[in-house]
Amino acid sequence: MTRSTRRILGGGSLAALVAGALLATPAQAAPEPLAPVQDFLADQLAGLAAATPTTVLVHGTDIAAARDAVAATGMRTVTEFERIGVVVAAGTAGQVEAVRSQPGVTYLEGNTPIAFTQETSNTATHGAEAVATLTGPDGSPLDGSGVSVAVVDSGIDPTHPYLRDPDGGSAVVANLKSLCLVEADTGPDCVVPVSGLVDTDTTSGGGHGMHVSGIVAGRPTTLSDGGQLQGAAPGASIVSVSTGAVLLIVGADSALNWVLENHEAPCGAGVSAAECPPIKVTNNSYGPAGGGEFDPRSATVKLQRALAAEGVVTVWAAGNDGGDGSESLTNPPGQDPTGGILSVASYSDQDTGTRDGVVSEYSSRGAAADPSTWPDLSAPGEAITSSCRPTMPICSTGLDPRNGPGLLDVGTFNTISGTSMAAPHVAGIVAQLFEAYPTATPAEIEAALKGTAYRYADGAAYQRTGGYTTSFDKGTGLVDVVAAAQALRGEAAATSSKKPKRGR
Ligand SMILES: [Ca+2]
Ligand SMILES: [Ca+2]
Repeated sequence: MTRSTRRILGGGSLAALVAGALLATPAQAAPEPLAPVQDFLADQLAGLAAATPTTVLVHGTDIAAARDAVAATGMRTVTEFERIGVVVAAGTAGQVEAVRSQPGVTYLEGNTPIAFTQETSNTATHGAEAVATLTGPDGSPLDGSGVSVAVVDSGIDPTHPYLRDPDGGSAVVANLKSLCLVEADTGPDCVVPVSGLVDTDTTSGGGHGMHVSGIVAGRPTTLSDGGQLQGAAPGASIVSVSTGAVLLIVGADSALNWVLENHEAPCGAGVSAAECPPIKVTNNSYGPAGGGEFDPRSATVKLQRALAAEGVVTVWAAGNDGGDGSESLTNPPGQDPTGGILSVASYSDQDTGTRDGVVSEYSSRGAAADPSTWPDLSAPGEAITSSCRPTMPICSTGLDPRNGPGLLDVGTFNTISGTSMAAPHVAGIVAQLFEAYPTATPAEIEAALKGTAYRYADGAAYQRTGGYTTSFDKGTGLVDVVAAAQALRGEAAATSSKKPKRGR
């Protein structure tokens, strides 16, 4: 905070006002202490014309306090994150300044721009081996069945052949679109279901969500050239939440807020878990370019902590900003030390199919001096083949358009790279682990994955810190589904053998 306060001191008069308030200490006791302002928002307000409204996340001690503050200052409500006490509102710089002194207002956050971290993998992760050799409690292959993965991304075409079940149905059990900020006055329920046939992935960033979703849960598919593909969890269900055309944090936060409110029954209370499984993990392949400072007061972090407390894991792409360890370039919310929040670096097997490849050059490094910024683990992210549409911009940047499985399926697959492609491998693997151990906590899932990751040799040396042997570029190493499942089995056995003793 102080660092950026100095930065904005050079700005206009409002910036000076904001900066002065930020520097105030409790000892200087104003009657109503001014709520702190996020760095990004303070910079934005400094450059804003007086009458121009901007979007602000008003954090309150609870939702009533945030609502009262927004009403008292005449700001317009865009949406609400009720469970974490946040109202998203539009207001002028004057209104934002006024809301700071309203009772119960704890923090003001801006609508930070984000980008999708864009720029055979299941062998390296042991994912294919897990599906082939391990089973869930019902004796079926360990393929993520009975678990939904929420993919917060550009959207999806639910009819894509990679997501088609053998019975003709789709892996996509719920297809949602965030209209928050797109249409005026959408109200609190701005994340809305759309038809299961609607392609939500048609906007300017289109294609990203389609590729990511296929990596999570692509069904076993034979391409026209004979190539065989499947996603990390080829039996998992997908809940797609499209964040729309404009990539701003409120769109993504709205999606996470929807998951918080609906993870137990993502298709509604009337639809059974067998038909529409609970969401146990979210995939988030987006973030601010160039990383940034971890902000525990942000809505994103409050939402993912609330999700972890309710048994839902959050997976983040570490980012595509590379680096050398001299500073942190990793995705800020992925740095959350809360158990069950995973930051994923990109591994490349260099087309060798082995586990002794390299950490991708583009994969964001943490600061060598600050282990809290290091990724948790690595997963394959380089040259990953998954579902595409040839008309989609991201798909047309791919290396290698491929066709199939049907004769008319042209350009249905393509090969692209990024930590965006690494994170969904881990999201699918988390679904597999929850299929095997439905009562595992998010923290136990994270511990099992990090405790069993394969320490490939490339890059920075591993160090013992925070209970793990890890590194600033690739985290604890390459994810290993089979080993993680075994670790959780050991954990489950130890817990059940302890139970009789507790009963004495
Ligand atoms: Ca299964
Ligand atoms: Ca973590």
